Amino acid sequence: MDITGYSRAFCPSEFGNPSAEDALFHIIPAPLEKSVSYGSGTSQGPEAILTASDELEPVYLGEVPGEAGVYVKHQISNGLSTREFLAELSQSVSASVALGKIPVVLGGEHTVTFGAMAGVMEHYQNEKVGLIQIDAHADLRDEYHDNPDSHACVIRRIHEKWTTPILQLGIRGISKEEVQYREENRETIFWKDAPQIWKDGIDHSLIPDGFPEKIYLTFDVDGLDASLMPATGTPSPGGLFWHQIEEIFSVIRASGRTVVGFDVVELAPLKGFHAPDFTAAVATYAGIHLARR
Ligand SMILES: [Mn+2]
Repeated sequence: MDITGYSRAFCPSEFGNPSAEDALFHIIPAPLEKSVSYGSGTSQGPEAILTASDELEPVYLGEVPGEAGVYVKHQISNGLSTREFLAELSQSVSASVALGKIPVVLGGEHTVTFGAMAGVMEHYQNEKVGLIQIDAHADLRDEYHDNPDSHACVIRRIHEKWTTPILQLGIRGISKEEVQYREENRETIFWKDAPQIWKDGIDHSLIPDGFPEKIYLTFDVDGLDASLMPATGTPSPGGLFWHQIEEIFSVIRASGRTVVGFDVVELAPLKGFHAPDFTAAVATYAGIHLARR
């Protein structure tokens, strides 16, 4: 435990505390909380996930992904402005990618994904990196509450900046403006909304033909059904359950794609109710399982 009062390691009881050099995965705690629109508390998300991680069992789907080594870097200071925060996060992500590591960003509000993508894209100037987004919301607004850096705009900002191909999964809350933006960008934005997933199931056709070989995964925990994930700013019914997440990850894995980084965002822990924190820790471990190479 360090002075912030939480474990600075991922599941240390099972995997100890590997060095930055020895670990394939670099966790970057990113407790940004500036543009919360409903429930608050997402700045406590990274700490809650790391604390809950120590309760994980090491074997996941028959493998021990933690053996690849998971190092926890310094957290980004929540005292910064949003733009400064994203710049620092980008630098940290970029430094890890430069070392051949896989960055794992723990939010914090969804806005952090922009900083993570900025760090990743420094290394893939001439290559497309596809973004797979698990979320209840499209996050494609141009502005929200007059704020272009809102968590409700983050995927739009990424799409505008890098013309990133995007696959949205589990969406069930969307504005007219966002529906129109998706329709206008059908060449690069793909989606399978929650009702479609419930109706059609999940198979290899989930990933569109020609979607990039390299992907960044952003997992907004509100993509999960509200009953499974009440600890988030905008919990929404009609969402995904855990086995659907496993099926999605299994399809991505079977497609042979390389996960160059991922994040788990928008956990806002509820005092005295630790099940959602553990669920987010499992989501992080499932991402490590998916991205291990
Ligand atoms: Mn989101």
